[in-house]
Amino acid sequence: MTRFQHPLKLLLLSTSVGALGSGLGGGVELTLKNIAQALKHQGHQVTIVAPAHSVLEGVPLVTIAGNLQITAQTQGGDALITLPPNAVLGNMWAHARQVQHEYNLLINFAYDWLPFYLTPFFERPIAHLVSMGSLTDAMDQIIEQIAVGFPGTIAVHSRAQAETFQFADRCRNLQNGFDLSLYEFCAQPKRQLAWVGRIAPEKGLEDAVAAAQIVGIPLKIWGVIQDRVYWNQICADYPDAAIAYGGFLPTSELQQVLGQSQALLMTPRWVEAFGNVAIEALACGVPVIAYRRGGPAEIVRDGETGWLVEPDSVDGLVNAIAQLDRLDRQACRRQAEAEYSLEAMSDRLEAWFETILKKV
Ligand code: HBI
Repeated sequence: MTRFQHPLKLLLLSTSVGALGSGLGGGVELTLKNIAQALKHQGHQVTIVAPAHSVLEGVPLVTIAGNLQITAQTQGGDALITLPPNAVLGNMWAHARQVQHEYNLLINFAYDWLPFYLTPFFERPIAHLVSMGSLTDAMDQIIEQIAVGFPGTIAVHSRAQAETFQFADRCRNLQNGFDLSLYEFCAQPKRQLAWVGRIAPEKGLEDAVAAAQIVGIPLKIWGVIQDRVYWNQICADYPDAAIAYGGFLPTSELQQVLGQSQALLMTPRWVEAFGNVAIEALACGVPVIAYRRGGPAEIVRDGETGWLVEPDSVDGLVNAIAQLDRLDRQACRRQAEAEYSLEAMSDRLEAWFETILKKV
C-alpha cells in the first residue's frame, strides 16, 4: 500500500553511457526498469529521460540526442571530470531543468559529476541513486558535497557499496527489487554453470572459466562484451575450457537459460554495488556461488541459497561447486520473494522519497 495520499509525479533520469536496451548501462538499465514499474504499481506517474535510441516498454520515455559519456570505471582514481562535446548528459539535464516544475521529485541514475553539481541550481528536489562504489576522487567529492548539503538524498544498493565512500553513514541502502513474475522457477537444471554480466576486467570472468574447466562442467556466459581484448585473452588462455557465449539477452530469454543452470558464479574483482543477476538467479531457483565481496555477499545466504567464497580463490569456487547438492533450489526462489520483490522495493523507495519531500 502506498504511503502517499496523492500520486507523485516523478522524473527519472537515466545513465548516459548507453541507450536503454543496449546493455552498455549494465545493472542500471534493469534497475531503472524495475523501479519505474514498482512506482507505477504504487500509482505514481513516472517519466524517464534517456539517451536517443533507448527502448523501454510501458513507461513514457523522453529520448535526448547527444554524445554518450565515457564509462567511469575505466578512468583512473584521479580522472578529470569530462563531458564530450554536445554531451547527452548535459542535454538530458537541460531538459530536466525546463520541465522540473511538472514534477514533485527528480531521480538521478547517472554515475556522473554533472547531475550532482546541478542539484543546488534546481528548484525541485533531486534524489540520487548511486549505482557503483567509489571510483574517482572527483565523484567521491561531489557526491559527498550533495550528501552533506542535501541530507537523505543519496541512496545505494548495499552496505558494502556505501562503505567504499567516506560518507557511508549518509547513504540510504535501498538494495534492489525485481518483477519476479518474469522469472520461472526451474527445479531440474542441466549440467551447466552460468556467468552473467558485462564482460570486462572488473567482473573477473577468467576465474569462473578456470573453475569450470577444473570441475569439467560447461560454463554458459551471457552479457555484453564490453572489453573485446579482455574476452579474446580469456579465450586464448583457456582454449580447452567448455565455455559457450550466449550473447546479451533480454530478461525473458535470459531467465529461461539461466534457470537451467546448476549455479550462477559471481567473481567480481571490484566491490560490486549489488549484483542484480544474483537475484535473477535466485528467482529461478538457481543457487549463487559468489566471492565474499560487495553486494553479493549481502545477498547470498551462505550454505542455504548459495556459497560465499574467499575472494579471488578459484579453489574456493571449485569446492563450492562440489557442494551444490546441499542447497535447496526452492529456498533460493523463496529468498527472492521475501526480500527482493517489486513490493518490497516500492516500500523502500517510498520511505526514501518521504524523507526527502518532508524536507522541502
Ligand atoms: N559510467 N560515466 C559513467 N556513468 C554511468 O552512469 C555509468 C558508468 N559506468 C557503468 C554504469 N553507469 C553502470 O553500468 C553501472 O552503474 C551499473
